[in-house]
Amino acid sequence: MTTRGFTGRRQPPETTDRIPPGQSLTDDFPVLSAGPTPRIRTDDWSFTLKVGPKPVIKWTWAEFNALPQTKFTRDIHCVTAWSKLDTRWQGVLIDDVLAEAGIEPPTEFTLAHSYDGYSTNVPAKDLLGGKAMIATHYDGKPLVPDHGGPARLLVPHLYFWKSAKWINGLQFTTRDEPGFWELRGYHTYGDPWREQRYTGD
Ligand SMILES: Nc1nc2c(c(=O)[nH]1)N[C@H]1C(S)=C(S)[C@@H](COP(=O)(O)O)O[C@H]1N2
Ligand SMILES: [Mo]
Repeated sequence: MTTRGFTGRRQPPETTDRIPPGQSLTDDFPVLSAGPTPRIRTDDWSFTLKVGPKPVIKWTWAEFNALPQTKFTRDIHCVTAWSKLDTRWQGVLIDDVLAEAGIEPPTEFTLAHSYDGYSTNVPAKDLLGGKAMIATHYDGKPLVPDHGGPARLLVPHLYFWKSAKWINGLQFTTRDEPGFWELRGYHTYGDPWREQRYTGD
């Protein structure tokens, strides 16, 4: 049994069913960043996979783009209460990143790291099984800097702050270590369907 949610506009039920509690649909793509947009030339870009403090492998832009490419279409949900349906992405699945590195997830937790000093924690299992990618394209075009280009993490089933823009590394950690927003009161996990916006939700 479902009730039509009030989204400010009349939506077909199959669409309202895709909007988590407390969210409203947007057709725009808002930009939300804690600081200024860093401009990273692809010649200077690299991505490092680490286990604890130890680097396992580091890819240049050319090497990274030679990894298997995947396209997916997903709904995204920002903690500031907007949701956007059917966003189209292309990039490298985290499954493929690990396969290319020749490792199985060595710990249960990860931290994504970015060029602007941002970080966010995501359980390893939430990055696997086709659930997450390092996205290099949005809507058929190279990802623009404001949305995280050259490359961002995309974990669409969690609130969008988990999708670290300008990513340059993924680190497996032994403990669940809070990242930038998690240290500032955001929920450690961030499931939009359980409205896990803030610590204690
Ligand atoms: N590196 C980095 N990644 C980030 C952020 C940031 O400030 N720095 N903001 C996060 C937040 S709070 C949100 S809602 C989304 C916004 O992504 P968008 O600007 O593409 O909409 O990026 C997330 N990833
Ligand atoms: Mo956000």
